Amino acid sequence: MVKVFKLVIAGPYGAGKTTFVKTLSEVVPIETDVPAPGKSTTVAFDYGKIRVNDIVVHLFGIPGQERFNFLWRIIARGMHAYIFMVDSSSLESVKSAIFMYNYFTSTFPTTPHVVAANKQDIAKVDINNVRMILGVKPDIKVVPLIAINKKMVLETLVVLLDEVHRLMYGSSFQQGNSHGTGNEKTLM
Ligand SMILES: Nc1nc2c(ncn2[C@@H]2O[C@H](COP(=O)(O)OP(=O)(O)O)[C@@H](O)[C@H]2O)c(=O)[nH]1
Ligand SMILES: [Mg+2]
Repeated sequence: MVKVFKLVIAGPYGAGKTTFVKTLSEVVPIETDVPAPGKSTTVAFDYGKIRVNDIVVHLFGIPGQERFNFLWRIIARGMHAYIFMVDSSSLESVKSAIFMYNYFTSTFPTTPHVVAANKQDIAKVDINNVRMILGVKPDIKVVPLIAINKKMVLETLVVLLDEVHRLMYGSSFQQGNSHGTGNEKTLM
């Protein structure tokens, strides 16, 4: 039986959410980026899809800017879990995530999540500091990520699905079937 899983990618502007969805998606992702000073910004959401064994994961990247925060709750509605992404290449970027992290953890206190410390290729803030700055609880994982690296993106997804499985069934996935890189596990 195919199971459907709604995964939201949260995090502030520039964290790497659109990149994450693009790297992971097996279908051509829907993007709603418009030009912004020096780069681009997501104005509605990113959408992508990936199948992991018998689970179809629908990915929704939220728009990071606070002026779009009326959309956060709409996009997050019905999600099974979320990845909270930060740009660890500067202290300022990590600090810019505090407001949204507090929003997500207080609005969805029982929804499983992991924090992804993105841009590890150019990281200036280490994982422990990301944890400290955001006030991530000890039982929540903070994982290193390079969103342009497919293997790391898949690993982040597997860590999250593993977390969901642990919370639901009290155990991890079994090691086994692979999706393609040899690092995936049999899920749920
Ligand atoms: N060096 C590096 N750049 C990244 C990484 N992930 C994303 N980027 C870049 O960071 C910028 C913002 O990424 P984007 O996905 O648009 O962020 P969003 O605002 O969260 O959707 C883009 O120029 C990306 O190419 C990464 O892991 N390493
Ligand atoms: Mg974006």
